Amino acid sequence: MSQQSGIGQDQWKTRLGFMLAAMGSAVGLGNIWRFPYVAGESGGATFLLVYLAFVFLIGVPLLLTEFSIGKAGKMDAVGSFKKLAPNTKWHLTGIMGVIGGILILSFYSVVAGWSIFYLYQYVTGAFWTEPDGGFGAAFDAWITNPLAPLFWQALFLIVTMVIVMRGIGSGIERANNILMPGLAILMIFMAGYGMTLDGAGEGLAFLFTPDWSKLADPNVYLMALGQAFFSLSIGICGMLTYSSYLKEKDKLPAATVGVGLMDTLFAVIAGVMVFTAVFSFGVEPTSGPPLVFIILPSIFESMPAGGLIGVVFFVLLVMAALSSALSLLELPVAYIHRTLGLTRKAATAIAGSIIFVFGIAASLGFGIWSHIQVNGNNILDMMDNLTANIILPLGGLLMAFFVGWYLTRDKAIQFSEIESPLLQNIWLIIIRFVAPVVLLIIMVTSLLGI
Ligand code: TYR
Repeated sequence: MSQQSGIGQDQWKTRLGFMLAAMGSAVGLGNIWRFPYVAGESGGATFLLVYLAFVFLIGVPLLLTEFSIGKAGKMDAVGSFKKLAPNTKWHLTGIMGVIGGILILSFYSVVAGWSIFYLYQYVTGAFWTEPDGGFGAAFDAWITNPLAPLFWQALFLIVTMVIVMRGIGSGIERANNILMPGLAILMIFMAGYGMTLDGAGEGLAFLFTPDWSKLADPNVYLMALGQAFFSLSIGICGMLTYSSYLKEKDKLPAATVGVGLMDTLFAVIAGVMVFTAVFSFGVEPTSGPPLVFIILPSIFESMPAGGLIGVVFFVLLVMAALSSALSLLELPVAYIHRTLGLTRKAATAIAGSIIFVFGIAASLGFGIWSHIQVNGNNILDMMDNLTANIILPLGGLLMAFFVGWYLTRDKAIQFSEIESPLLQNIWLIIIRFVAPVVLLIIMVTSLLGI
């Protein structure tokens, strides 16, 4: 087995397989759970507009940057940097990415575990009617319970591990070939159903009619950039790891734009799905993270055949979480596999166990460890903030510097595989100047808590 091509000779079977897997990484809890509540809190359509600008102006060019490092390096997050920049410290970007991936999956698996539990409650019919004390009390009782959420979180991680153990083509690619079309069908169905509800128009207006005065609020930009990074999976080398398994003939630019477009489409569809329901039942769109676990179940309960809608919704939430978790786990697995010289199975077992241990802390932070807080943030919030506000933007910044300034112009352009000279120049200007300036401003303001 050659050390030159990622994990042994493992490769994507087809370019479509790679694209579906990269879309699977991008489309996740970030689109369905995070996007609607962040958009709700930050001005609806105005937020969407700023978000779209960031995705296409900065997100997609940086995604191409990350992809190009992986495809040229043909190794895991750390190995690719070592190969392209031997005897330098650039590989620390990869190490930070591996740590970031472990942290994100630690808290991601907590929310994914809740989603599987909710799915189970809908399948058994337990949540078809409002539980005693209401959905809010039920959610609180559930997340503060010390043991039960850990079981569902472990179950989610085990499923993720079993798929990753099977490798790229037969594991991750195959799973995404099923998950992504399935997810698209279910989400389109749900958004379509949402539009038939009375009062749906108000939800659509909230999502699509901008309030220009909100553009003066700096927080909207901060939230939109963080969401764009999280949603496109940029900055921690998960996408880099995926692109290291590409065949030479599979070109990057079209795939990158495809991933950006699909991720945005899924976020908009999720927004339509959630806000049509929220407005038709007269609920505040700004209710924050519990939107999906408290507000939607209350809405489903008062809908005709709401129990079935609940089943569909939580199936799609679990599918979206799983397709992203695959890439979050592959990132440390590829690194551990190469550096420790272990089999893929052993590397997966080690990475999965580390993640579960951190995940236990994130889960207990809602209950018996809820006294562990910094500035009102519990353990999960801290992991979320550290990764979304610091590690992802910093990783993106370092990769922009690496390709834009460390590599020669010719190498950067060659690795990006952009053919049009005009686009080459635009891309270079963005990764050399625009992205670093915007990222620095946003990171500094968020670090200073402005
Ligand atoms: N993009 C995923 C989501 O929207 C989260 C994620 C972040 C997945 C970084 C992978 C990754 O490398 O839910």
